[in-house]
Amino acid sequence: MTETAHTTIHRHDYRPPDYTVESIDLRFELGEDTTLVRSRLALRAAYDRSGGERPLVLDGHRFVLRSLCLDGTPLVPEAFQVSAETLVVPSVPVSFTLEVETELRPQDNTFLEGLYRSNGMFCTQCEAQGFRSITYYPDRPDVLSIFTVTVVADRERYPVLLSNGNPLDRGELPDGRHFITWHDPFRKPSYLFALVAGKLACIEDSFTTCSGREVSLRLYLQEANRNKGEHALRSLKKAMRWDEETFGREYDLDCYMIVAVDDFNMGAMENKGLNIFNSRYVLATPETATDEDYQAIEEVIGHEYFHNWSGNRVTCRDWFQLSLKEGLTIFRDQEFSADMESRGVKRIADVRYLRTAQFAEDGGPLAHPVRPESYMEINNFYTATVYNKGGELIRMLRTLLGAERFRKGMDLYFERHDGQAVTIEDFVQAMADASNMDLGRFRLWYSQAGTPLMEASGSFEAADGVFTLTVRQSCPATPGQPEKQPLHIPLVVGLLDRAGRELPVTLFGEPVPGPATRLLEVNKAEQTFHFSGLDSEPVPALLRGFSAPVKLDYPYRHDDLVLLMAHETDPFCRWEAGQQLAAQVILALVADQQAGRELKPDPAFVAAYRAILTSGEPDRAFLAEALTLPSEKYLAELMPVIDPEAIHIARRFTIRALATPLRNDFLAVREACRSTRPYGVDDGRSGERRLANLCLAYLMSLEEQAITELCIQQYRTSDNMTDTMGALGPLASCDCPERSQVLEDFYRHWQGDRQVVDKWFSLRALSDLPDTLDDVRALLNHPAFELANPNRFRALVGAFSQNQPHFHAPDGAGYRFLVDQLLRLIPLNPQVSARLLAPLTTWRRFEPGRQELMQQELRRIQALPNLPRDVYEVVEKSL
Ligand code: 0A1
Ligand code: ZN
Repeated sequence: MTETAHTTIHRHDYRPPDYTVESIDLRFELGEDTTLVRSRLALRAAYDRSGGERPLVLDGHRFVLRSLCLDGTPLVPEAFQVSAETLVVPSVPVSFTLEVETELRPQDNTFLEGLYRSNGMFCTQCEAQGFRSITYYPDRPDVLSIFTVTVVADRERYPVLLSNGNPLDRGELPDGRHFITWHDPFRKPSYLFALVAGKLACIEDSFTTCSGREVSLRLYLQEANRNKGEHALRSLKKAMRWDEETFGREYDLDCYMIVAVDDFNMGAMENKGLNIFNSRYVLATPETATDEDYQAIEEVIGHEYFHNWSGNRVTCRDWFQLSLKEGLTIFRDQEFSADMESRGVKRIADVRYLRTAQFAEDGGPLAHPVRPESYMEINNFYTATVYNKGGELIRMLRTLLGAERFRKGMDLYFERHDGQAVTIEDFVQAMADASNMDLGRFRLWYSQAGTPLMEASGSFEAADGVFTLTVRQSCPATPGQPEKQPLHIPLVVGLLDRAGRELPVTLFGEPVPGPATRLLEVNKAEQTFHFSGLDSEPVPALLRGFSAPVKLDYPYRHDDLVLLMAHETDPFCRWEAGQQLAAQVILALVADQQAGRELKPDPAFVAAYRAILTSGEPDRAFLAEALTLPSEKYLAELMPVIDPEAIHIARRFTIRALATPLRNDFLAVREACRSTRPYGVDDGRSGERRLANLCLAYLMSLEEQAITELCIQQYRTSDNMTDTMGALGPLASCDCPERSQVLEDFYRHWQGDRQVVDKWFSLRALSDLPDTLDDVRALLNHPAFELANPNRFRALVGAFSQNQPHFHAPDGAGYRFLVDQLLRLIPLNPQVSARLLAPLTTWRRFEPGRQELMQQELRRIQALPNLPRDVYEVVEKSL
């Protein structure tokens, strides 16, 4: 922990680079002890020298500088200055070469950025600023260069040597070493550089692009995992085809490589032609991966592939523009998944994530706009706001422009900016130019933080058959932004009559009946819409498709919600009606619990749930969504002061209050959804499995021996991880003698599989049982626990911090536990540590007792000497 310069970088300080890199030749000599990197840069001054000469400033740290030559001549010590994070050469020619030799120790690199080792292999992670820990370089995304990379290593230990682009040359060297030279014909920023070396198995396939070019697809993984890559490769081919068909985007190199690594800070990385993946987003077999895992793999594979255009061919000018590539690519991967699965169910899942993760971020001390104004550590800005809210902004643009004009805008954007590093403003301008639309007010979405609140109300004038919808928008203050302006919000609406039939949405004065779904453009603080031609008071279906990332408040009555649950045509709104009903019921129970009143089931609510459970809804995945109660985290979002204990009790009570009277219905639906046929990955039955397992979870709340036996039987006979986890989830929270046997059996059987062992740790960390924290503490000493492996740390410590009642235990033991573990992780991996601090940063949302305990723990971290920048920024901003 040596880097303690905590300066803030501001978007408005952006200046184009003084020097650009026309080409870079890299040579890596990978060694067990030290690794030597020789870099040869062809540099050129990019500014007007008549105003005076500017120094060459390159980024670099965490390595030993071995030598430095300018135009072939070693630089004398007086000719340059080295500081903690830069190399400065005060005087250089207009055009010159710089040769830099550095020495690294990848085996000691636990930060997992730059060049590091994982499981005996070498790999890299350069986004956002990892390249500067390999060599001196203008490590910023607006410096694009042509990379030629030679990798030298022992042939026995590292038979596979990879970098970006196409192989150019290969050969043998003395001492049992060999080399391969790679050339990437596309100019790229340093964050997209990648290198891999190891003893890896390769599974191959090929793809013929729309113009008939043959692309070789290669997936590299550990020999023991050779049978686990098929789904990833299949997903890749689907993604390649989909991007051609949906966006007209074709792949551009002769080969596309993906490497799975076990030690990885994030999900995956889109390095040009050589994606590096966290192995959890690659490896899958029916026995080891759930349906959800399979879907996540498809989505992440798609995401990284789509970056080839939205991110690589057109990249970001600076890191404030991160959402330019991430928001756009999230939108693209969401659409891809929606086309591969059930569109409505996918939208619901995306909304669920946005409303828990992103809304919480927007309402907390780390709230920032989709295009932030400043940062200390850019790694802290790979957030739900930049990614998921950013994705919602793209979706709103499509809604406002319509699919056709949106596609024209996308084409124009790619055509205009191919090969460039650009800004979010450039993207919006392409959309405005392609559509002739005024997006002036829409742009505020990028600069204003916070979740807008839309308060709507309706009134019906029976005499003239007019329904008036009044919409008021506001947005709470966020750090640095006390006042907000009204936004341009697409509000998609429909109207239902009392029998649940869709009515035409006709605006007052229109001569003919309007469409059943209507886009209203809200762009003032308050607006009124009049709908005419109505015989009776309609029930409005608001925010269809979740057309904007806002909180919508409409005074629905109980029977309005029941009607929408049964008849609304838009899956999101139909689901949302049930969620609102459930939230009302559970929050009323929370109030009862807090007041010490006895909790009582709500018969009308049970009746509404019985109706959906027995509706015979053919989309089983949708039905499962509709029957899932709002999460504890979402319910917390809805409370002015969060009471995690009362929420937990009220929600559990509600589950049991449904399971008791609906016991036989749950059993029957589960039975109808179970299949005697063997599991198949794409067998179209994942919805059935999900619904059956949800029914089982409801039933397990009854704590009935017969049900527990059913659950254990499912565990014993399951031929797939979906049903195994469907049984283990409820069992992990079941206070029964079989629990520990089953969990032990599971571990014994799967101890050789990293992904499954991660699941096992999480199962235990997420248990409801009273001694969960003790169990989690004991697991820190389990031989399979690895502090420095991000997946393992997240599986245990990260999962525990999501266990609402235990993490928020009123005595602060949960908070203390998290910080005790972070104190150990911070020196090893600041980036992952900073992310795992998030649950503590929401302390203002709790009552004074917890507030104090949470702050105390944050202060314990604050008191550390030499706090890494990542952690410093999160702690300082949240206290
Ligand atoms: N760009 C990648 C994710 C990623 C981001 C940051 C990283 O290190 C700080 C690593 C990976 C993506 O969006 O998939
Ligand atoms: Zn991405």
